Amino acid sequence: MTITEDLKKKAKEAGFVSVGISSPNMLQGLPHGWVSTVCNLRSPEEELSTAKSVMLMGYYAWDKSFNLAVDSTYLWSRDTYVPEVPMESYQLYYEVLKNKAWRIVNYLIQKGYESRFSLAIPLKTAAVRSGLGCQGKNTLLITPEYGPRIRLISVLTAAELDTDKPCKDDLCGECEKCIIACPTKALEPYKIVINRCLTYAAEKPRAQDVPDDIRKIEKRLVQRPTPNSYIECSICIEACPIGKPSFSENGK
Ligand code: B12
Ligand code: SF4
Ligand code: SF4
Repeated sequence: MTITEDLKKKAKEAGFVSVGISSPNMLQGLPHGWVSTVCNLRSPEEELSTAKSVMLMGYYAWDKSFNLAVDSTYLWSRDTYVPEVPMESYQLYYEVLKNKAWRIVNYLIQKGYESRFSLAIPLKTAAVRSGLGCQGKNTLLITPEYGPRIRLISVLTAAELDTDKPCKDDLCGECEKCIIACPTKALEPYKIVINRCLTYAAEKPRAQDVPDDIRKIEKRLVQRPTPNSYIECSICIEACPIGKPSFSENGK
């Protein structure tokens, strides 16, 4: 078994349903820098200067509760606010992804290859170049088996691995279900207006660029199990017929 085959097997054993491999060279020209004020996208070389290969791994997030986010934002305006304690923020699926990716990183390090996981490279476009699937009209990565119900993480490594071919398909065809389903009309085919997305609004409760009509919809639709937590919107995922499960993703 080659090291590439071995790693793909290990990734599947860790619980990833899709795995593709590319190289820093294959990932040239992807989105880079700040996406609004949400995330500063970095290149594989910036994340690991010795990287020779980039593994893209998809985890099947089968239940809406994977979208749970908990942060200390609300503590800032409360009597309980303690200045020495830093702002903390966790998303359940990110914690699951990191935990699983760490197993692959650990394995590679034990074999003598410098390696790390990264959530800061542009994961959707990197996944397309690594053959996992294509970008859908909701801008998300769509795989033939699971549609957009995949969450992504990458592992960068100094190991030289066999690469996969980029995906050239368009899986959407004439469908526009995600665009119709989005309650804030944040989507146009393959594009998103970030400050109209409920995830952005929920993540940035003080952002001034969120229009009033979006804040009203946020109050109505974003579920908040506790004052410091919320469930990120995933309506444009649930609407997608590709890979739709027979059970309800809403948990209803
Ligand atoms: C910033 C960000 C956001 C922002 C902005 C969203 C966005 N679409 O950029 C906000 C806060 C709004 C957001 C919301 C959500 N996010 Co988000 N987000 C990210 C993040 C950090 C970067 C995304 C990015 O690269 N944006 C930059 C833009 C430029 O990239 P782009 O969309 O790929 O743009 C390209 C296309 O538009 C393409 N294009 C343009 N025209 C055309 C035409 C055609 C025909 C084609 C094919 C392509 C195309 O070209 C552009 C440049 O290459 C990633 C994590 C990461 N590190 O990648 C997660 C990520 C994309 N988010 C994710 C998820 C799940 C969500 C939400 C569902 C919330 C949730 N429940 O978690 C919503 C979905 C909203 C949506 N429909 O996009 C997942 C998506 C998994 C997947 N299957 O793709 C990611 C990958 C996180 C993860 N670790 O899994 N997110
Ligand atoms: S996450 Fe919700 S608000 Fe954002 S684009 Fe998707 S359906 Fe629209
Ligand atoms: S709902 Fe339809 S248009 Fe949207 S991503 Fe899925 S297949 Fe593409």
